Amino acid sequence: MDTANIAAEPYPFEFKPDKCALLIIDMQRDFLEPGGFGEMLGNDVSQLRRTIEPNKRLLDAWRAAGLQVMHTREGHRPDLSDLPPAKKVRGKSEKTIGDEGPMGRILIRGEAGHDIIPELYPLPDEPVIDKPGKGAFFATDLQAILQNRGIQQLVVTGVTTEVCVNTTVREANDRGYECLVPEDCVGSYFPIFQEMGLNMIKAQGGIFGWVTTSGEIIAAVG
Ligand code: TIU
Repeated sequence: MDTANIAAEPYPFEFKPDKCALLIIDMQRDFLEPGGFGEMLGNDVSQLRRTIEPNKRLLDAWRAAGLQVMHTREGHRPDLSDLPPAKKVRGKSEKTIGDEGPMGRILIRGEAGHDIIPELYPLPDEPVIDKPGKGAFFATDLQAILQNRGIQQLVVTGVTTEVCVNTTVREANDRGYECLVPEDCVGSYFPIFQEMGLNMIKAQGGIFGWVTTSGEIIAAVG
Protein backbone atom coordinates (compact mmCIF):
# COMPACT_ATOMS: atom_id res chain seq x y z
CA MET A 1 0.00 0.00 0.00
CA ASP A 2 1.24 3.50 -0.89
CA THR A 3 2.32 6.24 1.49
CA ALA A 4 -0.51 8.69 2.25
CA ASN A 5 -1.02 11.89 4.19
CA ILE A 6 -3.58 11.60 6.99
CA ALA A 7 -5.23 14.81 8.21
CA ALA A 8 -4.10 15.26 11.81
CA GLU A 9 -3.08 17.79 14.42
CA PRO A 10 -0.76 19.60 14.56
CA TYR A 11 -0.07 18.82 10.87
CA PRO A 12 -0.68 15.93 8.42
CA PHE A 13 0.80 12.56 9.31
CA GLU A 14 2.89 10.90 6.59
CA PHE A 15 1.48 7.39 6.83
CA LYS A 16 3.71 4.50 5.72
CA PRO A 17 1.30 1.56 5.89
CA ASP A 18 3.88 -1.20 5.57
CA LYS A 19 5.94 0.28 8.41
CA CYS A 20 3.01 1.11 10.68
CA ALA A 21 1.43 -1.13 13.32
CA LEU A 22 -1.90 -0.68 15.07
CA LEU A 23 -1.16 -0.99 18.81
CA ILE A 24 -4.30 -1.44 20.90
CA ILE A 25 -3.65 -0.74 24.56
CA ASP A 26 -5.32 -2.64 27.42
CA MET A 27 -8.88 -3.04 26.09
CA GLN A 28 -9.41 -5.49 28.95
CA ARG A 29 -12.63 -6.62 30.55
CA ASP A 30 -11.58 -5.37 34.00
CA PHE A 31 -11.18 -1.81 32.71
CA LEU A 32 -14.21 -1.68 30.38
CA GLU A 33 -16.99 -4.00 31.48
CA PRO A 34 -19.73 -3.17 33.93
CA GLY A 35 -18.98 -5.16 37.08
CA GLY A 36 -15.24 -5.11 36.47
CA PHE A 37 -12.38 -3.75 38.56
CA GLY A 38 -12.60 -0.25 37.00
CA GLU A 39 -16.27 0.14 37.85
CA MET A 40 -15.70 -1.43 41.28
CA LEU A 41 -13.33 1.46 42.00
CA GLY A 42 -16.15 3.90 41.25
CA ASN A 43 -15.21 4.78 37.70
CA ASP A 44 -17.71 5.51 34.91
CA VAL A 45 -16.97 2.77 32.38
CA SER A 46 -19.21 4.39 29.74
CA GLN A 47 -16.38 6.89 29.19
CA LEU A 48 -14.26 3.95 28.01
CA ARG A 49 -17.00 1.91 26.33
CA ARG A 50 -17.62 4.65 23.73
CA THR A 51 -14.23 3.69 22.24
CA ILE A 52 -15.25 0.09 21.50
CA GLU A 53 -17.16 0.70 18.24
CA PRO A 54 -14.58 3.08 16.71
CA ASN A 55 -11.81 0.64 17.64
CA LYS A 56 -13.77 -2.21 16.07
CA ARG A 57 -14.23 -0.29 12.81
CA LEU A 58 -10.57 0.68 12.71
CA LEU A 59 -9.43 -2.87 13.55
CA ASP A 60 -11.68 -4.34 10.84
CA ALA A 61 -10.31 -1.92 8.21
CA TRP A 62 -6.72 -2.48 9.37
CA ARG A 63 -7.08 -6.27 9.21
CA ALA A 64 -8.81 -6.09 5.81
CA ALA A 65 -5.83 -4.09 4.49
CA GLY A 66 -3.45 -6.80 5.75
CA LEU A 67 -1.57 -4.44 8.08
CA GLN A 68 0.04 -5.37 11.38
CA VAL A 69 -1.94 -5.44 14.62
CA MET A 70 -0.63 -5.80 18.17
CA HIS A 71 -2.48 -5.81 21.47
CA THR A 72 -1.39 -5.18 25.05
CA ARG A 73 -2.74 -6.26 28.42
CA GLU A 74 -1.75 -4.81 31.78
CA GLY A 75 -1.31 -7.54 34.36
CA HIS A 76 0.88 -9.68 36.54
CA ARG A 77 2.03 -13.21 37.21
CA PRO A 78 -0.23 -15.26 39.52
CA ASP A 79 2.53 -15.36 42.16
CA LEU A 80 2.79 -11.53 42.00
CA SER A 81 6.57 -11.77 41.61
CA ASP A 82 6.51 -9.01 38.96
CA LEU A 83 4.20 -6.72 40.97
CA PRO A 84 6.11 -3.92 42.70
CA PRO A 85 4.95 -3.64 46.32
CA ALA A 86 4.49 0.10 45.67
CA LYS A 87 1.97 -0.71 42.91
CA LYS A 88 0.18 -3.33 45.02
CA VAL A 89 -0.69 -0.86 47.76
CA ARG A 90 -1.39 2.13 45.49
CA GLY A 91 -4.87 3.59 45.71
CA LYS A 92 -5.55 2.31 49.22
CA SER A 93 -8.50 0.36 47.85
CA GLU A 94 -10.15 -2.42 49.83
CA LYS A 95 -9.24 -4.74 46.96
CA THR A 96 -6.04 -4.39 44.97
CA ILE A 97 -4.16 -6.20 42.21
CA GLY A 98 -4.03 -9.94 42.87
CA ASP A 99 -7.10 -10.01 45.13
CA GLU A 100 -10.24 -11.88 44.13
CA GLY A 101 -12.35 -9.43 42.08
CA PRO A 102 -15.62 -9.53 40.18
CA MET A 103 -14.04 -11.38 37.21
CA GLY A 104 -11.33 -13.44 38.86
CA ARG A 105 -8.14 -12.23 40.48
CA ILE A 106 -7.65 -8.56 39.61
CA LEU A 107 -5.18 -7.92 36.74
CA ILE A 108 -3.69 -11.41 36.93
CA ARG A 109 -2.76 -13.16 33.68
CA GLY A 110 -5.11 -15.99 32.82
CA GLU A 111 -8.08 -14.53 34.73
CA ALA A 112 -11.28 -13.56 32.86
CA GLY A 113 -11.12 -9.88 33.79
CA HIS A 114 -7.54 -9.56 32.59
CA ASP A 115 -8.41 -10.68 29.07
CA ILE A 116 -9.32 -8.49 26.12
CA ILE A 117 -12.99 -7.71 25.49
CA PRO A 118 -14.63 -10.05 22.97
CA GLU A 119 -15.41 -7.21 20.53
CA LEU A 120 -11.67 -6.63 19.91
CA TYR A 121 -10.34 -10.12 20.60
CA PRO A 122 -6.91 -10.76 19.01
CA LEU A 123 -6.57 -13.15 16.09
CA PRO A 124 -4.09 -16.00 16.61
CA ASP A 125 -1.36 -14.32 14.54
CA GLU A 126 -1.61 -10.94 16.29
CA PRO A 127 1.01 -10.50 19.05
CA VAL A 128 -0.36 -9.89 22.55
CA ILE A 129 2.10 -8.03 24.77
CA ASP A 130 1.63 -8.75 28.46
CA LYS A 131 3.01 -5.77 30.36
CA PRO A 132 3.48 -5.28 34.10
CA GLY A 133 3.59 -1.48 33.85
CA LYS A 134 1.68 1.35 32.29
CA GLY A 135 4.01 1.71 29.29
CA ALA A 136 4.02 -1.09 26.71
CA PHE A 137 7.82 -1.02 26.34
CA PHE A 138 8.75 -1.52 30.01
CA ALA A 139 9.75 -5.14 30.75
CA THR A 140 8.23 -6.50 27.51
CA ASP A 141 9.43 -7.76 24.12
CA LEU A 142 7.46 -5.12 22.19
CA GLN A 143 10.52 -3.31 20.87
CA ALA A 144 12.09 -6.54 19.63
CA ILE A 145 8.89 -7.44 17.77
CA LEU A 146 8.62 -3.96 16.22
CA GLN A 147 12.26 -4.00 15.13
CA ASN A 148 12.03 -7.50 13.67
CA ARG A 149 8.99 -6.46 11.65
CA GLY A 150 10.49 -3.17 10.42
CA ILE A 151 7.91 -1.02 12.17
CA GLN A 152 8.64 2.73 12.40
CA GLN A 153 5.18 4.14 13.07
CA LEU A 154 2.42 3.28 15.54
CA VAL A 155 -1.28 4.03 15.57
CA VAL A 156 -1.96 3.87 19.30
CA THR A 157 -5.50 3.30 20.62
CA GLY A 158 -7.08 1.96 23.81
CA VAL A 159 -7.34 2.92 27.46
CA THR A 160 -6.76 4.99 29.38
CA THR A 161 -5.72 8.10 27.48
CA GLU A 162 -3.70 9.77 30.22
CA VAL A 163 -2.29 6.60 31.78
CA CYS A 164 -1.29 3.64 29.60
CA VAL A 165 -1.82 5.32 26.21
CA ASN A 166 0.17 8.43 27.12
CA THR A 167 2.93 6.45 28.84
CA THR A 168 3.28 4.18 25.80
CA VAL A 169 3.29 7.11 23.35
CA ARG A 170 6.04 8.78 25.39
CA GLU A 171 8.10 5.59 25.57
CA ALA A 172 7.65 5.07 21.81
CA ASN A 173 8.58 8.67 21.03
CA ASP A 174 11.88 8.33 22.89
CA ARG A 175 12.62 5.15 20.93
CA GLY A 176 12.14 6.91 17.59
CA TYR A 177 8.62 5.76 16.65
CA GLU A 178 6.12 8.19 15.13
CA CYS A 179 2.80 7.90 16.97
CA LEU A 180 -0.66 8.73 15.62
CA VAL A 181 -3.55 8.71 18.11
CA PRO A 182 -7.19 8.63 16.91
CA GLU A 183 -9.08 10.53 19.59
CA ASP A 184 -12.34 8.55 19.29
CA CYS A 185 -10.41 5.29 19.89
CA VAL A 186 -8.84 6.34 23.22
CA GLY A 187 -10.75 6.87 26.44
CA SER A 188 -10.37 8.14 29.96
CA TYR A 189 -12.66 7.78 32.97
CA PHE A 190 -12.20 11.57 33.35
CA PRO A 191 -13.28 13.92 30.49
CA ILE A 192 -10.76 16.59 31.49
CA PHE A 193 -7.91 14.06 31.30
CA GLN A 194 -9.17 12.88 27.91
CA GLU A 195 -8.89 16.42 26.55
CA MET A 196 -5.61 17.24 28.24
CA GLY A 197 -4.06 13.84 27.50
CA LEU A 198 -4.60 14.48 23.79
CA ASN A 199 -3.43 18.09 24.05
CA MET A 200 -0.20 16.93 25.67
CA ILE A 201 0.58 14.70 22.68
CA LYS A 202 -0.05 17.26 19.94
CA ALA A 203 1.17 20.47 21.63
CA GLN A 204 4.44 22.18 20.75
CA GLY A 205 4.37 21.06 17.14
CA GLY A 206 3.57 17.44 18.03
CA ILE A 207 5.91 17.00 20.97
CA PHE A 208 4.99 13.30 21.31
CA GLY A 209 2.97 12.67 18.14
CA TRP A 210 -0.17 13.42 16.13
CA VAL A 211 -3.90 13.31 16.93
CA THR A 212 -6.58 12.41 14.38
CA THR A 213 -9.85 10.42 14.14
CA SER A 214 -10.50 6.81 13.21
CA GLY A 215 -12.42 8.01 10.14
CA GLU A 216 -9.33 9.71 8.72
CA ILE A 217 -7.25 6.55 9.21
CA ILE A 218 -9.92 4.25 7.79
CA ALA A 219 -10.14 6.48 4.70
CA ALA A 220 -6.38 6.08 4.23
CA VAL A 221 -6.32 2.29 4.62
CA GLY A 222 -9.71 1.71 2.97
N1 TIU B 1 -4.42 0.64 31.09
C1 TIU B 1 -4.42 1.63 31.98
O1 TIU B 1 -4.52 2.79 31.64
N2 TIU B 1 -4.33 1.23 33.29
C2 TIU B 1 -4.78 1.99 34.33
O2 TIU B 1 -4.59 1.65 35.48
N3 TIU B 1 -5.50 3.09 34.00
C3 TIU B 1 -6.16 3.94 34.84
O3 TIU B 1 -6.64 4.96 34.36
N4 TIU B 1 -6.27 3.65 36.12
